[in-house]
Amino acid sequence: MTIMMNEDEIFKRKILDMVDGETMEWAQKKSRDFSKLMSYYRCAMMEIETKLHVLNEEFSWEKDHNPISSITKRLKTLTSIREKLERRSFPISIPSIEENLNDVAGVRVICSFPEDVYAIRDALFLQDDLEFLEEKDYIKNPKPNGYRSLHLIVTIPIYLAHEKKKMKVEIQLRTIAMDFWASLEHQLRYKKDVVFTDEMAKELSACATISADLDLRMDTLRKNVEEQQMSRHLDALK
Ligand code: 0O2
Repeated sequence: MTIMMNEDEIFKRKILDMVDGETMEWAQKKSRDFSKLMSYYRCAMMEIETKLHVLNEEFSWEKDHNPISSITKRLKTLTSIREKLERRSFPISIPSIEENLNDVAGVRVICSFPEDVYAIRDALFLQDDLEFLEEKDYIKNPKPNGYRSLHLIVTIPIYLAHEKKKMKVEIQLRTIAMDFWASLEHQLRYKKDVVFTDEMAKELSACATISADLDLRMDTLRKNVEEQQMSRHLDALK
């Protein structure tokens, strides 16, 4: 007989598996605390997403194009949270997750052009409820494998019924071309039973260079189009 479990039950089972040796009540409390923390992270991602939608809306009439092509959100899984804490020798506890992990909540913003990435970043930077904890610019300084993206770690307040909580969110901003490369690289790198050779790594890095070149050429095209549009507007005013 197959026993069907919903996601909550599966999650609770996983938490209980993590805490052998402790009492059941203790484990159940931890499970509740963890669910609560994850729900705070979800709220924080919603707040960030709203800010991004507002900026996209404003830019669409101010700059005559939508800088954001798409937004995705993800919460790190319990297994992945645990692995990261263990890898970095941090305690496995709720306070330790909040204190030591920056990317439990992740929002990925796919922009049309590289300039849009920085325009969105600069606009977020001006918002006084956001606190910027860290910035990693893998666009100006790509990773050795060719990965490009702008990573921001921010805190954002969420307003609960009786308290305000500051939650950390990782925002990854990249262009469509950068995202195309990163998604395929991620798929290839995590293929089971495959040894990733130096040749394969070189080819991936070459593809990253092509994708960076594509962004540059599209950006030049965009500038030409905008210049032409501007001069037509000016002509019309004469
Ligand atoms: P997933 O699937 O997104 O959960 P930090 O968190 O700052 O303490 P970390 O984790 O080294 O340290 O941060 P970094 O370098 O900013 O990278 C974090 C995330 O960026 C990764 O999260 C990926 O989403 C993405 N990333 C970084 N390097 C690469 C890369 O070479 N290729 C691809 N495709 N993505 C990359 P996770 O937790 O690894 O994965």
